Amino acid sequence: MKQKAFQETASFLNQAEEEKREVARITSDRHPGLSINEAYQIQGHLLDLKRNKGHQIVGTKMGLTSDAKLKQMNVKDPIYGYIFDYMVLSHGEEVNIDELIHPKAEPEIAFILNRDLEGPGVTGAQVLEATKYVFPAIEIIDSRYENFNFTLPDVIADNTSASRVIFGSNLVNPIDLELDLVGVTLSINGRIKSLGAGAAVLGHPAHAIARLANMLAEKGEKVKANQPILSGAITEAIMLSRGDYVNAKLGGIGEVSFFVK
Ligand code: OOG
Ligand code: MG
Repeated sequence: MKQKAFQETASFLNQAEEEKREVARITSDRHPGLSINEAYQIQGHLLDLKRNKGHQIVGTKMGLTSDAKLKQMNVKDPIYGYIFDYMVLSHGEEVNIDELIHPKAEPEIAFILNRDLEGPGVTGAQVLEATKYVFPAIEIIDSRYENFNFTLPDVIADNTSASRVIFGSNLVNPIDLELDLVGVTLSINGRIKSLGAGAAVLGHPAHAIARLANMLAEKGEKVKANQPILSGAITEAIMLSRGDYVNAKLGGIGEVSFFVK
């Protein structure tokens, strides 16, 4: 019974994404009292639906790992979601705003691991030891909910607002860096809109990947090797408009940009 309703909700959210329109929060009418666990079940149905349409998961993402984001979105805990093939763009590409609802951009440090990590009990030190590369990323989040207004179960069910991600091409071995001390700026049309440092993400971005491994362990999954993993936005997210040129610089890692058309 419940799973049937959850499937319908997943389809409702996917349709909102496909039709590029905002919808009411699912906890305000469909599922008041939805638990975090149940929200991940809806997310699971959403992933199945996308896979059935021929899309493939190419990576994972942590979200709400910095105080800047927790405050901006008025929620309390980190969450995770999945990156699909159709979401990924490269440095310098154009993002078509007509494909999106009310997109925002946020700068992130992306990881690639050289081996799978299985929780519980994974530590930041183990993540660093297993990290092949880090590289610059800008995530475009596009909540399917009206005015980007949601509770934790809402945003989890909505695959954590995942929409697009632009990856930079510099692959850097983190041995040469202190990721907590990496300075980060996000500029639009040459003006800095937000800034921060790696330490904004749970004290060190590797902690976000460890947290992901430990959260995934609860459903018997691992963090996979050789797939991009987003550690979560370092600063608050900035609203995008047509014509914007968006650039993120990450000290010692590199930069990544895209255009909004
Ligand atoms: C939820 C997704 C948050 C991040 O990096 O913090 C996220 C949202 O803010 O809409 O991806
Ligand atoms: Mg993000």
